[in-house]
Amino acid sequence: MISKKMITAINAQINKEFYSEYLYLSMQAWFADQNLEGMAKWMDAQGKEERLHVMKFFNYLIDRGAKVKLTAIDAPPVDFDNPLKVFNMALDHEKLITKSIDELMDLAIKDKDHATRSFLQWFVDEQVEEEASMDRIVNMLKMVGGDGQGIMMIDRELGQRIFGVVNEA
Ligand code: OFO
Repeated sequence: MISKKMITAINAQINKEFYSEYLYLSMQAWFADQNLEGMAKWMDAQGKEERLHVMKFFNYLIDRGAKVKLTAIDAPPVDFDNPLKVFNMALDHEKLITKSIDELMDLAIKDKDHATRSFLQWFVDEQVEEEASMDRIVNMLKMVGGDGQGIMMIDRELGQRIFGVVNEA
C-alpha cells in the first residue's frame, strides 16, 4: 500500500523533474545563442532524459492507482555567464535531485513500501551517473579555462552525445 505522504512526495518529484527539463532547455537555448552547438545538443539530450524521468514517476503513480497532480513549474534562469558556470549550475542541480531521491527512498524504507523502494533504486543508480557526467564536463572546462580552442574541442566532443545512449559524457 502506497502512503498518502509518498504520493504527495512523488508528485513533488514530478515537478522537480519537469523543472530539470526546463532548466536544461534554457541552458540549451543559451548555448545555441552562443553558437556552441555541441553543448546545446548535449543539453537537448539531457532535457529529453529528464522527461523520461518525469514519465517514470508519472506512470508509477498510475500503476499504483494513485492520483497524478501536476503543478506549476518555476521559470529557470535565462542568462548564463560562461560554459563552466552553466555546467557547475547543472551539477549543483543534480546534487539537489540526488538529495530529493534519497529522501524519497528514506520515506519508502520508513513506510516499509517495498515496491516503491524497488522502483526508486533505478533513480538512486541513475543519479550516480548524472552527477559523474556533469562532474566530468566541469573538470574538462576547468582544465581549459577560458581558452577558446579548448572550449571548441569540448563543444565538439559533447556534440557526439546521442539521446538514449547511456554512459556518454
Ligand atoms: Fe537529472 O536526473 Fe532527473 O532530475
